[in-house]
Amino acid sequence: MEKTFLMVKPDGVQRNLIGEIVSRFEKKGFQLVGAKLMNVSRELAEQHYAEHKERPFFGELVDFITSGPVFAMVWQGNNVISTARSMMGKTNPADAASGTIRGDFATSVGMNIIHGSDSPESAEREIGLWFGEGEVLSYEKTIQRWI
Ligand code: 3AN
Repeated sequence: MEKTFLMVKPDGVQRNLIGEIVSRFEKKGFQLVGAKLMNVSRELAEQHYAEHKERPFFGELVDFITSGPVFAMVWQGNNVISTARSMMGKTNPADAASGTIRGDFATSVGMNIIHGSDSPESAEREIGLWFGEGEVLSYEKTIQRWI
């Protein structure tokens, strides 16, 4: 089953949006298989954003993501990588449609609430970077099978 890495960034945590965001993915029908509230080291932040190393905003990106706790998650489900990206909305909240997380809650491209893996390759890389093997669970819905 496909998995993706999603992270509520420091702005989302401090604006009390963890519950709202988790709720949207739960209601959609995805399964939470890993989660932790954590502070991010500069080393981890630099590895995570390695593809943006040459961009002018790289320093700001690392400063921001290390500025306060983030809520890191692994979600599982059919087409979860691309569907989660649609639910997040465009990178620049000014272009993000209403009804998406960024469209509903953000105004700035730097502080845009949430990160989500953009491909199967980045999902695999990011899950491996942020979570140890024992931290990503596998469990059946034993109560009711309706999704
Ligand atoms: P996404 O998070 O939608 O995958 P990326 O991977 O292009 O977007 O960018 C990573 C992060 O870098 C974004 N979430 C955003 O916070 C930041 N970012 C992207 N473009 C800019 C920019 N022009 N100025 C400042 N920050 C930016």
